[in-house]
Amino acid sequence: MVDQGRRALCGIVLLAAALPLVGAAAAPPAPKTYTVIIDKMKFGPVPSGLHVGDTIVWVNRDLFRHTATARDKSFDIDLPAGKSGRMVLKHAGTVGFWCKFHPGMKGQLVVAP
Ligand SMILES: [Cu+2]
Repeated sequence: MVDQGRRALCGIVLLAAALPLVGAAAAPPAPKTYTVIIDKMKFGPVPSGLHVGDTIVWVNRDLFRHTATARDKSFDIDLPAGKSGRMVLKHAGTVGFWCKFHPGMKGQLVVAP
């Protein structure tokens, strides 16, 4: 009797431990919104852990017009001085980006499916 009870309890504990893992694997991560700040002619840190469906808000704090332009042309966000622009990540993969007006300004997005 005691042994049976222990076995049942053990089963419940295992099930409880496994359920969150199953849930995490089945459900895609909820979309998140990230911000990349452009300041003093530089793109700020690019977030890691990006997924398709996430949003990036590009914020231009400079007095100059910038762009966030993908090298593969998958996005091209115009950013007048003091303005921001948003985009949804549509493709998985690694994509370099730069500012069309200031080619020294650049960065890279790594997007998981
Ligand atoms: Cu620029």
